[in-house]
Amino acid sequence: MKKSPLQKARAAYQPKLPIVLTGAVKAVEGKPTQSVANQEEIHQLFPNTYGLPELKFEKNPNPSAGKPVNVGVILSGGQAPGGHNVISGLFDGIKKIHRDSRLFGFLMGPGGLVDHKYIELTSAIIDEYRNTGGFDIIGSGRTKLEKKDQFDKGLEICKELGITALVIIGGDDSNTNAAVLAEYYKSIDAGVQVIGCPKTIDGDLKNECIETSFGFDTATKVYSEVIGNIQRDCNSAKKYWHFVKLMGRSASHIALECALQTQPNICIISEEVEAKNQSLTDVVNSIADVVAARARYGNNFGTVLIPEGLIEFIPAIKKLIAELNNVLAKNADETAHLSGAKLEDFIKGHLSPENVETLNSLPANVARQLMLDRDPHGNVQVSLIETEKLLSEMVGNRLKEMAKAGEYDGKFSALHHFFGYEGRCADPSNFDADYCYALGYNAACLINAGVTGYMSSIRNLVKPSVQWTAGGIPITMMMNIEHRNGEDKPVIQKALVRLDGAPFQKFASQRDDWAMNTCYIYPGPIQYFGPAEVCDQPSLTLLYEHKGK
Ligand code: FBP
Repeated sequence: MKKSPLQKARAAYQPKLPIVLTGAVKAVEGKPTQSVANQEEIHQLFPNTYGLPELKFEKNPNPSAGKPVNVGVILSGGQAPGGHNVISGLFDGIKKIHRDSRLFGFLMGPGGLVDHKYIELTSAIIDEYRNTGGFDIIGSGRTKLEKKDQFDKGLEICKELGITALVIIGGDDSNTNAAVLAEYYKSIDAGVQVIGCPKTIDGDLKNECIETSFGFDTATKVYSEVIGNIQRDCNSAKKYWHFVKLMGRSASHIALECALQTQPNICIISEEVEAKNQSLTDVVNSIADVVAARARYGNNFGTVLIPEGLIEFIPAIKKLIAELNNVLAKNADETAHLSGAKLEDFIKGHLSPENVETLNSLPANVARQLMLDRDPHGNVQVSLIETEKLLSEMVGNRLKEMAKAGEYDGKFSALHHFFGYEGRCADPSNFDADYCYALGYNAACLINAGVTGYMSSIRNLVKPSVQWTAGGIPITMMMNIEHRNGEDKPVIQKALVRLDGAPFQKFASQRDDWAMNTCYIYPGPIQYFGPAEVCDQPSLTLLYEHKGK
């Protein structure tokens, strides 16, 4: 494979492991844990893996000789920078346990386990992918791993290959499935451990014990670079309003981090829209007010950051989606045979009048997306909804009304951008390269410790990577019961932006200034080589969260 000079230089980068993981380790048990909510229900559903203690690794002065271990690895869900480093860390970790250990990669996500599609990951393959972005080493997929027959098919191939541990690299849904799989294998004494790793650029898989999901750092740095470039252009030409939608299908962490990095004129935070019970019109009016206020000073330009998941957080639309999910789940057999207008009529016939009204108030293409397109986990595919265009169109209309009323006298010309896929496979930043390698290496240590149903946890992340700490967190500890697709289900609680949290507070304290005065920051591209303050800084979200503690 031909490589660029930067690719060659990156291939030689040796991720820095936390000091504690550089030799043999022993697992020190903390107190037994409880789920974040619905303790009794979760305990009943996970009798074998509930209440396990947190684990922290410490140096082991008297290690015993390790035995070879065969491990399977799965990449699940959307790509996130650093996945290849999790796999290379895992590979190096199991080879450290014993040089005859073997790693099998299941192809194209959890489906590879069920369909018995795999490759053995040898050191020649692994070396091609160290410190690279993407998930192309084995591919990823969104097959939902939740049924007993899928688990049994998975066990068949594990037995055939002598696999005694599976590592599932995924977001909240995939790690929920990892917990269910761990519980099932434990309950039947299958002899297969299951370990999760926290992945998602969205940043919404985090809690007290998981400080951030991998990929968030790199993806937000890529988006911030491009937003900065747009802001420079915008401030040079002074004639466009740029509406930038950013990935993050539920939480607004990506938009918030990019706002902290680049200081745009406006950034919408979905969680705030919900908390203030705002309607779509309220959001539009708030943007139009800033456009008009800037126009009064001759500034007919600006930037607006919009989180991808906004639509789902507008309370009226959220209610509509909840009912749509129930209707679709309860009538799965009937709706499977319908399409187009017939399906839309069927759905509308089963909704409450209030929700039909909300649905009818939306542009036809948005209404269609909400009604029809779901991913295998039942999520609305918000990345397909063009919120940036919807908002700029509505802002344009509102400005016309304001102009008629003598409240606006400016020019409004909008350009649209959607940044998501551009950042998901970027080569990992030094932070993500180190973090991911440590997560994978640490997963090998958890396997060696003989545990199951744990997520690999690396903490103390605002310190230099050698000072990070390592351990394992029982996945059941992160769970609660939520109503999904018409049923109550145990799931990992999603971490939304906290309005009382330090990152949002920092943003809220400065946004009025950013709205009126042009305070853009131009962060520039990710740097891999150079001074630590340029190359190794973690995200501002992580920094402020730590300072706020
Ligand atoms: P994960 O939660 O699986 O990490 O994926 C997140 C994400 O990148 C979202 O930000 C985006 O809405 C979605 O994936 C897009 O999904 P797809 O890759 O299937 O188009």
